[in-house]
Amino acid sequence: MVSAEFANRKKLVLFDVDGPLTLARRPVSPEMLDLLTELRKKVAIGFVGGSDLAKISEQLAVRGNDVFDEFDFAFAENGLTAYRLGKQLPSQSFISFVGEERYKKLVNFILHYVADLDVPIKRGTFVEFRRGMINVSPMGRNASIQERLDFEAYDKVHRVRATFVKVLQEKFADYGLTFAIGGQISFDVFPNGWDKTYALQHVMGEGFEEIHFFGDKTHKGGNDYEIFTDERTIGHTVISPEDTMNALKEMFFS
Ligand code: M1P
Repeated sequence: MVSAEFANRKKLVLFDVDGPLTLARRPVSPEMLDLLTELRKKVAIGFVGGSDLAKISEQLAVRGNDVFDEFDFAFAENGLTAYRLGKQLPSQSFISFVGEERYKKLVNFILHYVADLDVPIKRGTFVEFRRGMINVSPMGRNASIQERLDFEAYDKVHRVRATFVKVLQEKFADYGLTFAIGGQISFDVFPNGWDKTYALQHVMGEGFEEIHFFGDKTHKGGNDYEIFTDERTIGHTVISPEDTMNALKEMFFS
C-alpha cells in the first residue's frame, strides 16, 4: 500500500544529478525543470547525488525556490543527508563510523600522497570533509570548469585517481571503506554500503510499485553501479540530460 502522500503517484523515479539531470557541476536547464514538473504530476521524483546538499542546490534550485519545491525526495551524499517532502530524515556520519584516530591516519596519508603527486596543475581543497564521506581531489576542488575538463582528460590517460584508489584500498584494507570515482576531478570515500543504495532505505517503507533510477556511471566501479544493479530498482543508463529527457518522454509521455 502506497503512503497517503503518494496515493496518486505510485511510482518513484530517482535521478543521479551530474550527468542525468545537469552537465557536471552546471545548473539544470529550464527545459529539464519543465519536464520534471510535468513528470511529478504522474510519479514521485527524487535525486540521489554524491555531492553535498549545498552544491546540489546550486545546480537544481535555479528558479529562486529550494530543491524541496521541485523534488519529493532529496538525497545528497548518497542519502546520508536525506529529505522527504522537505522534512529532514535521521542519518549517520562518516566520522563517527571511522573514528577520529583512524581518520587522522587516513587523511595524513592522503595529504602526503597528494603532496608527492606530479599532476599538471594543483589548486586548493584536496580533501573535502562531508557528513557521510570524504571527497579527495588530486588537483584540488577549487578548479575552474576548463581546469576540470583538462584534468579529466589527463586522468583518462594517466589514471591518477585509479592508481591513488588502489594504493588506499591496499593500505587501509581493514577500514571497511569504499573508494568510488564518480565525477571529473575527485573520488569519494565512504563506509562499505554507504553508496547510493543507502538512500533506498528512506523510500522502501513508502510502498512504491516501482522505483526507477537514472544514472550515467552505471558500469562496475562507477558510483551509480550499486543502485543501478540493486534488485529494488529498475536501472536506466543515460549519457546526458538530453538523453534523460528523451527516455522520460518515451517512458511516461508517449
Ligand atoms: O556526483 C558525482 C561527483 O561529483 C563531484 O565530483 P567531481 O568534483 O570530481 O566532478 C563530487 O561532488 C563527488 O562527490 C560526486 O560523487
